[in-house]
Amino acid sequence: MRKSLLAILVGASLVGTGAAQTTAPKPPDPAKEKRLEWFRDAKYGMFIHWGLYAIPAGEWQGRRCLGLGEWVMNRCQVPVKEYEKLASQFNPIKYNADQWVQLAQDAGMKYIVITSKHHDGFAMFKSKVSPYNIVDATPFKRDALKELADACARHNMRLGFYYSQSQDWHEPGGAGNTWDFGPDTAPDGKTELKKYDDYLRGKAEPQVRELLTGYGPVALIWFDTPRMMTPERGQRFADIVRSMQPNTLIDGRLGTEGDYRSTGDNVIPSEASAEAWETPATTNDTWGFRKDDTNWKSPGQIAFKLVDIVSKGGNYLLNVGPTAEGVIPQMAQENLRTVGRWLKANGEAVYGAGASPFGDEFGEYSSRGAKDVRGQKLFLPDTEWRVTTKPGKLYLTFFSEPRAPFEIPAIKNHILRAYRLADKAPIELKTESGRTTFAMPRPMLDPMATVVVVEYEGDVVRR
Ligand code: FHN
Repeated sequence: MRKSLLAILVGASLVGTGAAQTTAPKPPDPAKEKRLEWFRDAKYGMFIHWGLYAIPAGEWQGRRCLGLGEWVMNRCQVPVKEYEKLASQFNPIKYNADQWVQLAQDAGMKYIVITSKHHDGFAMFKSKVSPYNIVDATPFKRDALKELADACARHNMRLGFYYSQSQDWHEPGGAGNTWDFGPDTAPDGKTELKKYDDYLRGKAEPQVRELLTGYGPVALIWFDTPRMMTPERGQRFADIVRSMQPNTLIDGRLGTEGDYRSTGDNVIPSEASAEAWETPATTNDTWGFRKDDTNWKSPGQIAFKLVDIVSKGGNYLLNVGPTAEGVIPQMAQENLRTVGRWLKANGEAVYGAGASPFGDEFGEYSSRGAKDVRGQKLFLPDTEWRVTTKPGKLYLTFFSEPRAPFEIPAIKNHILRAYRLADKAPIELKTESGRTTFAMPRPMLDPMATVVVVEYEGDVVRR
């Protein structure tokens, strides 16, 4: 049976098993824990990648640009002077911020994070710092972020802003645009060849200030790709955020310590962790809209990833990429709403729920010593069921019919009862020689995912 040190440590902090810790834990920071309270409960958010790149949608002048939709300028090496012209065509007349927020609510998402400026350097908000923005440079002339912030306030939805602090392909001092402005660094990889601090102080830092000024309470700033970000530069952004809106969270990609850990894109760790963390993920294969990307994740896949993440203590930030007209692709809408309906009946197992006190159900490392693409030990995930927790309750979410009888992992607490979460139908338990089992009523109530609540004596699991 696999039980990693990390899982044991997590178990120790979550369920009080008293397992010894070998490394000194960081002392808790009460202010940070307070800021994180809503985030830890929310579990599920909507990421929105929207910008000028939605117009070419993965193609430049009839040529397919492979890769992510929002990287089209980079992938097809479009010169600034050419790419800039997109602004004069950007007129998303179907954009309706209330509808987007309503979709997030129907989907059961508890916060929204939208790109305020992606690597292409174009601000989706009115900026006094640079005229390269949605109000001053497009026929649309509306501040899309202000409209979204107002709609979020009306719907009681938290709103955060993605801001690409390092890469800015529009500016000579920003990182990343090698085709117009040459390499960022000399061949030694260290000596900087661009006036990076001029760009940071002249555009990025003041724009982050603007975002923290004109849009009400900002739930979080989602920094990204911290190229050239020394700890000192990162700290300048952190200081801006902390001094202007002390409750605003900072993600894990600033370049200095943020409030929580961001995993790699679409990466779900194989184990639970007690620190706050978030997986940013796509609903298809791109973030920004691409007309040729129809590889949609099914509602069942999305529901599994959500519960898998929650059972490991994390948050799922799931992306949609609206079109240049301002429409969130229909398939994404449908799939998200299907998961939202499931959450209406089963959300108790997700929102505010803690990580699994077990861990064996996640899967195991290859016993043959196989390695994954990154050269790490290959993890072979099991996907049949996951466990989330609240005081006195285990939520067992089954994604396929379990073998009958199903054995509840051994706990020392007295087990009181079990029932299906969605309809509260009681489930008969059998206890023999310390093993408690049940047979899942067939067919499973919801073939996508059925939750069984197991109530036990006490608040925390003792193993
Ligand atoms: O380069 C970006 C990418 O376009 C997208 O915004 C993702 C979202 O996590 N972040 C970067 C790649 O990790």
